[in-house]
Amino acid sequence: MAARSPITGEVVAELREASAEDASAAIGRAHAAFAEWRKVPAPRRGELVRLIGEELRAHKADLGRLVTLEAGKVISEGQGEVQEMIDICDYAVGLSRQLFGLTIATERPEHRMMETWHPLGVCGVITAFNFPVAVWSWNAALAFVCGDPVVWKPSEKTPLTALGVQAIFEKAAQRFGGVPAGLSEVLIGGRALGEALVDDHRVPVVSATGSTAMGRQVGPKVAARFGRSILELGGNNAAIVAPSADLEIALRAIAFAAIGTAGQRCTTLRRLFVHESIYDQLVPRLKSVYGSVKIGDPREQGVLVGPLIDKAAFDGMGRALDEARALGATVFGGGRAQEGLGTDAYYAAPALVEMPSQTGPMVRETFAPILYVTRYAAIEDAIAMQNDVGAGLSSSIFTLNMREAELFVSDEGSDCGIANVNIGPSGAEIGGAFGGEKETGGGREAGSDAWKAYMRRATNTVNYGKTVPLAQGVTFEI
Ligand code: UN1
Repeated sequence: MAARSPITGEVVAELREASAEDASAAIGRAHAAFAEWRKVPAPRRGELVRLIGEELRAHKADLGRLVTLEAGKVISEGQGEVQEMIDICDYAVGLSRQLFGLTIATERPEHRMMETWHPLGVCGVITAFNFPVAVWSWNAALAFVCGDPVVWKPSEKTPLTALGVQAIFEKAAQRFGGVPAGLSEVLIGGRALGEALVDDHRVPVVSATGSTAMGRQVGPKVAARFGRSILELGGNNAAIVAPSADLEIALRAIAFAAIGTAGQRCTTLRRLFVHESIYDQLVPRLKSVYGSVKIGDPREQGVLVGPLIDKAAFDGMGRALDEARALGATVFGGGRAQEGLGTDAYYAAPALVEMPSQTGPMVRETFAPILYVTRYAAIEDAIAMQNDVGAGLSSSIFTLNMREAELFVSDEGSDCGIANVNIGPSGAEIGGAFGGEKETGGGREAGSDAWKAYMRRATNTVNYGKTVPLAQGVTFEI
């Protein structure tokens, strides 16, 4: 299969695709590795992840550039993605000494009850093109310290970065010494390989990042064999700009969240609700940002918007904009830019779409730089509109009014997995749990207690006495 760069549309490498047999063999090797790896003490497993972090530091510039080449991100974002990998490695190293269980009060005399966490087994990881390396690391760094091998099926649009990561893993494994073969496997190829992970009972946990349509297939299939899935699916993220907002920070945050990564983050800002009293101040300023942002070869200094991943993404953007126009929207920007970079390279001018109301393409995710804007009058209505879509990943409010800010993050506020105040919805750091509700799939990755999804929990009750008292006061005399 071909690896291409969206920067020029050119094929940059030809790779051998893994077969169904290869997938089964890789899962088999990982399954065998599990029997060994789970015996290694967790802090020692953390040492492997520490070495992965060191190798990533040493290769940050190169791997970041490969992300730029294959995913089309601007240099700083490519580097930032590798930094995110380093961050999660650091986090996981610490975690390797903190896989804590609880001691729980028992109602029985001379008994002790506790909770222990154990490695679960092979973790299947399915990732998307837009974060071709970081999402692997959120899963893999945790899985390795939790005692789980990883079999990775990267997007067929970004195979080279996956091979780069695997090479870095191997360097770290070499330095560690004694890593069981099969601890980290990569399957290069198409959808069938992802299906192999989804269907294989030797893979007790499948972490899948991608579209809601993909998750709708993965979730039930994994559940049907009583596997566990961690789903990180679509987002249709919104921001509310309230009357008291600091418009300088709102403007900068909105620009990064909506235009950055060419609108191809799952956390990209796609809907903006602006209070009617400040709409005419903010929206013209946004238009001037949209009109002046530098689009082009992401390797060039000063460029902020690189290419879309492919023609399908560009066509999807065009269709959404046509649909919006037919509903009475005013579209600023949009359309093809930078045609000189290659006929099969698709650069899009980011689009700011003024919608009469929240309808049509605004209620679904189009993976492109489109920001729909509409007015609101009451904060409760803005929150209701923000919540009135299928996805529930990320959200934010810009306000200096403490009541509005607290309402937004309260039980009656945003229904998303991420709810921010005075920062945009994208660019989360790894310390928090990452993921969202509703059609975003409900999974959580990276920080907080996301590690628990990669382990099995056992409740242990130990009797150190000489009698057999039963719980709930039940008697059973023999
Ligand atoms: C994604 O787009 O799949 O919060 C992940 C962010 C990044 C991760 C995005 N840390 O935007």
